[in-house]
Amino acid sequence: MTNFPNLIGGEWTMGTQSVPNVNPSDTADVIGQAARATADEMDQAINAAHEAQKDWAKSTPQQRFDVLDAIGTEILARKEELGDLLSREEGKSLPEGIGEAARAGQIFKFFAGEALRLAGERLDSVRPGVEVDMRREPLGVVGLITPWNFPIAIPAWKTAPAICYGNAVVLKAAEAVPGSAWALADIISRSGLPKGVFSLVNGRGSEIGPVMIDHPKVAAISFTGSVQTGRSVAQACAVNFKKVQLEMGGKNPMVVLDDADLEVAVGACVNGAFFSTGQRCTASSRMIVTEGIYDDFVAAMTKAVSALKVGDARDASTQIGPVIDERQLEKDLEYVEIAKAEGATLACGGERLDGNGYFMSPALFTDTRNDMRINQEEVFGPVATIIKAKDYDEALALANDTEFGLSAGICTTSLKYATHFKANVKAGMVMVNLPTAGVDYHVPFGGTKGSSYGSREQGRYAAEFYTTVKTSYTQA
Ligand code: UN1
Repeated sequence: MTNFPNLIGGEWTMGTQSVPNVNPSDTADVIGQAARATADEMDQAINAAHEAQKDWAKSTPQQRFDVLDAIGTEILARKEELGDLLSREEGKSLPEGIGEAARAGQIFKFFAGEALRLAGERLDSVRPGVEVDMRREPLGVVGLITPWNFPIAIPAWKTAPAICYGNAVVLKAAEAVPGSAWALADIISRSGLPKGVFSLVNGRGSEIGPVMIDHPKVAAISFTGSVQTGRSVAQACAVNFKKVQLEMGGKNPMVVLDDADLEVAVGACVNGAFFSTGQRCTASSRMIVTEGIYDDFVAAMTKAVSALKVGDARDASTQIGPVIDERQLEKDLEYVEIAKAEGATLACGGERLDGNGYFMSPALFTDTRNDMRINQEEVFGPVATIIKAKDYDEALALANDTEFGLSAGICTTSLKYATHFKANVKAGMVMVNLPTAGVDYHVPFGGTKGSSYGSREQGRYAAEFYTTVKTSYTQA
């Protein structure tokens, strides 16, 4: 059995309490024991980060490049092993786990390059003989709170830019997936990054989360998780004028028009709705399909979804792994009952499956209306619906009729509709003939309305969040 300690101010510690890390594909498989930090330990990590950041803020672009590049190189070299650990503790299929580990490595490589490219601006003043320059400076200590569904990619896409722009990091990863966060911390601890610049403080959110969020030495919080927790994080940050960035839920529409290539549409919808067991905030949970293609689409989707192989995440034949835990599985099954009670037709799936893990057959509903709870509330599981629309205009209106606005997709062969949809759908990301989920690592990520708050993550836009701008005036 492995221990997954915390890294507090450069020291590894199991602390006084720990929790088992259980494999959702096989609950008899206890992967290890994970340290559960106390409020005091969180405080220690923040104080150490505050001290260490002072020197890190003065580090050269070359030093930052070297550290980030070393982290990326090791992650990429070990992506199979890291992907296996990830799939074992989170339950996404092995190819998805390895793909996610690779993505984490590429994120560090990207920000290694960005460390060399951080530019300011210089303008002539409106006053004669004066010049003005603007430069980006670090914020200080940044608190990162990450969810269980991307156990290495999300910690990577918050940590890499934070370090790149001269901040210190205290990461609190989700308790369900301590192994991947520990593996990342282990790699970071050997990268040449000075002690204390990065700390991993895993523990109970309710106990250590408020210490991080309320701490006067934490300048900013980047959070990915539920709307409910996001709201309380934002409220707490506002009181202390703390910078905050939230990535929360989605109820992402995928519009399928009469002129779509049926095979492309079904491929995008199966992947978008059900891969990673539907546990993505970018999942295509509402398929909005126009009348002319509706019957063919429903028949082809039902066939494709029924054929998906559910099983142990690390089994080579598995396409859909388990749900993360018992509580989430119960929630998913409850939504299946809610949808049935609302009058939706269950085309396939929606049942708990035998096995030692949290397995469920992917549920596809037809004959749904957009105002049903199943189409308004995020399930975060392998449950998706089909809504019939008269034409493109109605489909677009339904797509926008939601409190969320993360990602939106359209399957069409028409340039006219694709162009109109990109301009008029209310979402932070738009996909044409592609799943709503599965994003690149070098471009901005984030949404509108109830899905996101604050500036974008990833790509060059990450600098908006992880830096503050200083404007200097000089008279020669
Ligand atoms: C993706 O779809 O590739 O929690 C990423 C989530 C998102 C990440 C999705 N923050 O599901």
